[in-house]
Amino acid sequence: MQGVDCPPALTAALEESFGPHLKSVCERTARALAACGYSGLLVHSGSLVTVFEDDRSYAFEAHAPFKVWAPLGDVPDSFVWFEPGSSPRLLVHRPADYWHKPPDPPQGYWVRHFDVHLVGDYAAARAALPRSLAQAAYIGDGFAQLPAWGLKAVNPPALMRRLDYVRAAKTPYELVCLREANRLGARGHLAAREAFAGGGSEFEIELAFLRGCGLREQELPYNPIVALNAWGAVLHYQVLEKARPAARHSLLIDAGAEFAGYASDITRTYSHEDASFGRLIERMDRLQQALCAGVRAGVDWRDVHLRAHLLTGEVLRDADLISCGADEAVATGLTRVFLPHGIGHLLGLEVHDVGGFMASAEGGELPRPQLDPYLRLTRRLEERFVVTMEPGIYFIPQLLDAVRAGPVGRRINWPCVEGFMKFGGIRIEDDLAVTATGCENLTRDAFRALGAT
Ligand SMILES: [Mn+2]
Repeated sequence: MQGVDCPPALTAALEESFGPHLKSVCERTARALAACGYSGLLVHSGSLVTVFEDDRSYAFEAHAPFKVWAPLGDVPDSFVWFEPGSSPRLLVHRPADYWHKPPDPPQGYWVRHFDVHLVGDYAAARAALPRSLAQAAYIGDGFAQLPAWGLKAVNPPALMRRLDYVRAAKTPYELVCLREANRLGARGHLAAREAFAGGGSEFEIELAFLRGCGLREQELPYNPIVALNAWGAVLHYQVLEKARPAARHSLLIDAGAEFAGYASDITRTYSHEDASFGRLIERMDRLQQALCAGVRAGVDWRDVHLRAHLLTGEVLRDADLISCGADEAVATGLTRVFLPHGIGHLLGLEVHDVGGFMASAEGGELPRPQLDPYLRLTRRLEERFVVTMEPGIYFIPQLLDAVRAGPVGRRINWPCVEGFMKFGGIRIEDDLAVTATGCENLTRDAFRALGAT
């Protein structure tokens, strides 16, 4: 799962940090097992899913609770077995198969920390596990033989919750991986920007992104959003139009790379030769940087989200898109017409990582603000949390039409809005690692290291 080039400094950093990472995963798992009354944990990587009436399978993605142990994203039907006090055992499924290439025996910076077994099928996997699993918990998809293995519990919520909760704060090893995911993502973005400047279609821009990252599509953490012109207003626009549009106005690209199972999530917006849209992008970039500057341990993410609305109101006012002040724009719901999504989310093994609403490892939920059902994070930030910061403003016909005739619509400068419709919208998104006094901007650092902004 390493990129095409793995710089020596990266290899050294991975070598050095993986052992302590695994130790920390073992310790937190041991605590969670003790608290929930289990003697051991068996984690499944997942199984291939076959297409209906065919013998082909969908692209495989290992489950995050498996990938937190080992950077193996491409080994279906494999297991990690952990019993406190012993080295974790890794059972890699390596079938005798002449239709497909079986996985190579694992190698790399992390392998020596495991007791590795290559197993040809489920029976061999079971034989490599302790005779009794009656006090152990299992996490993963079910499979036909599982009931006969006699585990105490399958996906027990209290145990999973404890393990998910602690995934928000990353180990130093995980930060190494997330930095590299950002480096690969930034390379992809620079290639995509060039393809846009050259007049490429959405599809051509995505191909440039993949080539820049050195990854195939199924290795990405999510399907890239590559939206030319007004399509930028579709928040999760999924089409990759192959034809070049008749006129080129703007590009909104939300695309990330993956390294060792860890995701980056990066968005940039570009104007093609339109000064007024270019200025609006610059304003949004300054707004995004102001929000990043307010990130540090102890901050309640809901406050960051509310501040984003206030700052968005100011940008809308300054750009003459609305006729009222920022406070009034927030109070009347006007900013939510232009910014109808959350300001950011946890990031890690999954692009929208788990545990965003958990009040504690034991239980309880932290509610979302009433007006913001799409906010994905309500926790107070802690050191080594990794979050995205992704403000935006969009010209979404459906949302604008809904307020056009009412009191909110009277505060909108319609001719100005109509002039921006062809650009779709703006989103600028970076990945931030929270520290005691501020944050490390993984994305801007990655662009800077490549000599770009
Ligand atoms: Mn995001």
